[in-house]
Amino acid sequence: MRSTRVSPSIAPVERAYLVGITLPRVRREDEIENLRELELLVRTAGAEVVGRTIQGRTRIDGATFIGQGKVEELGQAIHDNAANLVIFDDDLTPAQARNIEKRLDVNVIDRTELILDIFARRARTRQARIQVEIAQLTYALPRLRRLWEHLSRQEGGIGTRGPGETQIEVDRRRARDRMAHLAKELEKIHRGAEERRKRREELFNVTIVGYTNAGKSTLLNRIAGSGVLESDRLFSTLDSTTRRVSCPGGQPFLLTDTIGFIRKLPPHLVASFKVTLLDVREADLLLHVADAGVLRCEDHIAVVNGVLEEVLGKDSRGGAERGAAGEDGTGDAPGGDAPGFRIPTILVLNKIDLIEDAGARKALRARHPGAVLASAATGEGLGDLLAVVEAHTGMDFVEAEVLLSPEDGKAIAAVERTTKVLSRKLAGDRMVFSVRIRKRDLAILERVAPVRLRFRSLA
Ligand SMILES: Nc1nc2c(ncn2[C@@H]2O[C@H](COP(=O)(O)OP(=O)(O)OP(=O)(O)O)[C@@H](O)[C@H]2O)c(=O)[nH]1
Ligand SMILES: [Mg+2]
Repeated sequence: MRSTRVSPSIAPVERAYLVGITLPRVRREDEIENLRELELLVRTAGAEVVGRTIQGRTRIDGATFIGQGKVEELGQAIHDNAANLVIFDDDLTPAQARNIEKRLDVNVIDRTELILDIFARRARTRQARIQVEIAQLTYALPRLRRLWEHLSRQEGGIGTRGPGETQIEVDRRRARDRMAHLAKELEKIHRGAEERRKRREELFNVTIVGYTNAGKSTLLNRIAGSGVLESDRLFSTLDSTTRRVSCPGGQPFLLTDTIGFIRKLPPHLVASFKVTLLDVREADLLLHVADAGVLRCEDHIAVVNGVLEEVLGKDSRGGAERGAAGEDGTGDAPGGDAPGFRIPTILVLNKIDLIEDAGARKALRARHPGAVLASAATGEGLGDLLAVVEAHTGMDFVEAEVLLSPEDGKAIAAVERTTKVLSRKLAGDRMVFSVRIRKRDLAILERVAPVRLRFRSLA
């Protein structure tokens, strides 16, 4: 029996030809940059790029994406460059990929497949492997017929005819069974993670997020002196690593490095990396690391913000810059932010060592007023960064008064569970609890009783 598992479609010797398209409102320079990124992805996957083309189109062709005539041209280019793989920067429908493949007789994949391939290669832990496989199967299900055609062609003889409908149905069922099994496995791992998480709850959790290759792992290594793999390839990190670190003032916190994001990150991947992305959802503070040295730094920041919104839910995140000290830092207005619904975020403009020009640095600062300019490589700016983190750890707790009925045992239990009770007194028929509570737990409390926040004493 053949396996329904999708094997990485790129072998090390593959010679890839890249295809991008520009629709009327897409700028050509943007697509050039997109193809440059695609090339990085291809190299990360171990293939060689032998040529590229950008097609200007007024609309997408339903059958072949780029249109019949362009497919013919592409055929010639593939022949001239001895390419054996065509990679589209945009996602193809299964039918489009099938049609183009039939014409060109080489393997045709799209950006999503490429990213899935890279993830499959990079996955080291059981959790990452399961997450990638679920994403691959989700992607493959509607394409099973196409994969079968691949297989039959590779094995020769049978031509391009797919297997009978029955076989595909059997395969679909097997793929679904496998997905259900993997989901259960993941659930088990998830429960283990839950345990670890409980243990971590005591400390302030800072999570590093950012575009792939921005320098997230380098930053963790630099701050925590750990040995997480840093490389100039994309998606070096698929699993989270957490280290305990101390602020200059001695306040300890946990620093977690996570998976990088990218433009058009396949939605199946975001969905299946939920467990890994828990580190993002449960952070007290996010460090959004961006590579200040790349041309499209702002675009990358926007992409990461978009993925964060997807992961956290809209309105859950403090603006990348609003969260930085100075603005958010001084405005610790009780009740102002709904805790638990947003995560303060500090934008870290990394690789600042690459920007020597004082004018360029000034412009960066002006564009991102709340950001910290830093270099994980040289250590520049990391003192400032830690000071900002320290200010946030201090703001993590608030004092509040909770009003309860003395008979409401459930609410009292919730107060005792989530807060440090400073005092209790009776006021009329109500109990007034003065408590110290982590901001993010306020929402839990608000669900059981009215909460009145107290300004912290300035004395
Ligand atoms: N010049 C310079 N290079 C840096 C700096 N920080 C990281 N790098 C380099 O950038 C590349 C990517 O660094 P990583 O730390 O692996 O990036 P990452 O964000 O963890 O990437 P993924 O895990 O792949 O998403 C490596 O070659 C680093 O040496 C910096 O401050 N300055
Ligand atoms: Mg990394």
